[in-house]
Formats: sequence, C-alpha cells, structure tokens
Amino acid sequence: MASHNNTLFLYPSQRMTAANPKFTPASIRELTRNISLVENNMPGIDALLQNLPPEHSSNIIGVTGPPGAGKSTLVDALIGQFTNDGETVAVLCVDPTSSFSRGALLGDRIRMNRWHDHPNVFIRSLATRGSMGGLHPMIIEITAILQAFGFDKIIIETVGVGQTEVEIAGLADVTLVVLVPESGDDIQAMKAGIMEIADIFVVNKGDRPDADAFLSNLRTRLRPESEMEVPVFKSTATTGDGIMPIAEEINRLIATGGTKNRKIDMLTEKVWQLVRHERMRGLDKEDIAQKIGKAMEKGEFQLFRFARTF
Ligand SMILES: Nc1nc2c(ncn2[C@@H]2O[C@H](COP(=O)(O)OP(=O)(O)O)[C@@H](O)[C@H]2O)c(=O)[nH]1
Ligand SMILES: [Mg+2]
Repeated sequence: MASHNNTLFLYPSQRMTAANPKFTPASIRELTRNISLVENNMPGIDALLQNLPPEHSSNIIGVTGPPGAGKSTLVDALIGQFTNDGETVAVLCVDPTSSFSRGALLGDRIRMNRWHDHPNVFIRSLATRGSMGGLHPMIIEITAILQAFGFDKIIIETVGVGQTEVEIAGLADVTLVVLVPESGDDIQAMKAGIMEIADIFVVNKGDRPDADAFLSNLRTRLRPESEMEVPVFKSTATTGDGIMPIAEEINRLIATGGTKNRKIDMLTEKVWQLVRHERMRGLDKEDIAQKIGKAMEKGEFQLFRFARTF
C-alpha cells in the first residue's frame, strides 16, 4: 500500500547521540522526508505520528525576538557550544516574514551554513503559512519527529511578533528573548508579550556603544516586576563573545527544571493545539463563504444556526 512508503523509520529504540551515531546520510534523508510529509500535511502522517515512540527528553530551546536582533547568529554560536559538548542539535527556523521575502530564509541559511556538513547538526527552515503570524501550523508535529529522532537539543528560532512568543514559550523548555540596544523604546510596548515569556534575556550586539546603557536600563525595568529574577546576558553573536555563559545558563535551567515548571503547561498547550487542529480539520473558509452566499441568496442565512451546521 502506498501509505507504507510514508512510514517513518527513525530509530525509536536507540537515541541518537554523538556516542551512538545514528546520524547517517540515509537516516537524515528519512528524517527530511518525514518532516516534509508533515510540513505539507500529506496523507499518511497520522499513522506516522501515532507510531512515534513516547516523549523523549530532547531539550527544546526557543529563541525569539525582533527581526535582525541576531537570533540566527546567536543560534549558530549556540550550536558551536552544544556540539563542543558532544551533543546533537536540530534547529528549526520559523520566519513568518519569509513568505513575503526570501531574504530571511536565505539569511538564516548563510548564517548557519558552516554546519551544513556537520554530522551532529540538522537545520531546517520552515515558512509559515497564511497571514495570521504565529508558528508553523505543524510545528508541534515536526518537533515531535525531531524528538523521536533523539536530538539532544532542539532549537526553535522564531520572530517575536504577536502570539508567536506565547506559542514558542509553550513548546520550549527554555525560552531566550533576544534584544538589541536599539530595542530601547520597544521594551515598554513589548512587555505584554515578549517580555513575559523570557527565561533568559540576551542583549545581543554587545559591541554596540549603547549596549551597556541598554543592559542596565533593561535590568532596572525588569527588577520591580518579577518575583523571580530573569537572568540578563550580553552577547556579541558575531564573535561568539558571551555565548558560553548563555549556553551554561540554558543547561542549568534545563537541569533544574527551569525557573518555571512548564512541562505540564507545555503538554496542555500541545494537546489543546492538537485537538483544535483535529476539530478544525476539513473546515475551509472558501467553502464556508460559498455556503454563506447560497444561504443568503435563499434568504435563509442566520449566523448562529449557520455556524452550528459545521
Ligand atoms: N554588530 C553586530 N552585528 C550582529 C551581531 N549579531 C548579529 N549581527 C548582525 O545582525 C544582522 C542580523 O542577524 P541575524 O542573525 O540574521 O538576525 P535575526 O533576524 O534575528 O535572525 C546580521 O547582519 C548579523 O551579522 C552582533 O553581536 N553584533
Ligand atoms: Mg533569523
């Protein structure tokens, strides 16, 4: 049967680690193919997802912040730290702006290009669909596949716009919010969203002359608000300056279960999204629009009864 070709193949019984490399060209091709199936919501993915082994303990790290803050450059530097520790790393870059310009995706690829042939690193860019912002609609599924493959670290880079932050915080064990000195005036505005989900703040572009002023300004603003001190780090991602302490803090937070106990929250969010996704299946706006048109023509349209028919 055709669907057999869609069956995953990963290595459910043996986690892939640097010491136990399952990272072969063939397994990577399989992984890539599985992600594409899921990304494009192809038939057969239900079976694939249902047969994934139970949750693995990959550490999921969210990296978010305004466009151009240096997120990709920082991720590139973090990959260096984690692979140095002998870990395997998968990166998902989700950029809602990339559907409008190919520049962002291209940028990410160039930024992380040096990892292309590294045996322990897997990088994938996902374009978001639609204009709603937010993460890729299949991000949870794709992350689950990466977890099943057994990566030690999964880094999800996403542009901090609107609800994206909240979603990323739900998915990630540790969330980094990357700011730059020029974010100064935005901080107040961003408070409601991006500021609240940070487990770690990174002030990147530390080589800028106004970096230190911004850093102390940020620290002052944060202090009165939060009962738990959110650590603030300075980095210059382009040179790797300040990256090691950030990687150490990520590992420390993971080891201690994070500053917030997010595991249940994350799973609740996951189940919520999956159920919502399932319930919305087969709903199509164009189809709805046509049916509204027809009902109106007949003079039968009544909003609330109409909505109940779906
Ligand atoms: N001066 C300086 N430039 C940086 C630093 N980090 C990143 N950049 C530059 O900022 C631009 C945007 O970086 P990128 O990583 O693509 O940002 P992203 O959109 O947040 O992923 C690139 O030209 C980087 O080379 C830094 O620490 N200092
Ligand atoms: Mg980027």
